[in-house]
Amino acid sequence: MATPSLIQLVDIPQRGDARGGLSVAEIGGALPFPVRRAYWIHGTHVGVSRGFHAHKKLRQLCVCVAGSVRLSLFDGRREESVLLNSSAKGLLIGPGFWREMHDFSPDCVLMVFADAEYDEADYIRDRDQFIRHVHSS
Ligand code: T46
Repeated sequence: MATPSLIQLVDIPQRGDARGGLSVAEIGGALPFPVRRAYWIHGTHVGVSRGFHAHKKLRQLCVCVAGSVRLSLFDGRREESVLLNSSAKGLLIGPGFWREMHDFSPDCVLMVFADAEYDEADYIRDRDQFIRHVHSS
């Protein structure tokens, strides 16, 4: 059996018309969980990478609504990356993935929908600790 990809992309319904674009993320559609927090990453300086952590429980949907960014996921064994450059695709990230964001374009706006409020205790910010965490669970 083929190994499942770490990259889970979902289609974001497009409801634009002659006036311009309109993209929809709603529960039962692109969103598989109720949203308790939304944040957006923007104005990241050229050459700067972000992330470098995992979450113990948090589920998120990341949509690059402008520009582009490369997001990589590592599950403790394998690493895969994807270029996000469309508001018509969202990347679902469950718990237990080390994530890194690289190659931000200057105009990148990465919108993130999360299923829980911000909680620093949910973060694992040390890669070796993350590897121990996944191999012990
Ligand atoms: C993730 C990736 C994709 C808050 O106070 N509230 C928030 O909701 C968030 C997300 C962050 N913060 C604070 C925590 C730090 O002092 O903002 C500061 C920057 O956060 P961080 O360095 O974690 O940002 P990124 O861009 O490395 O990671 C973020 C999310 O934190 C993370 O959950 O999965 O984007």
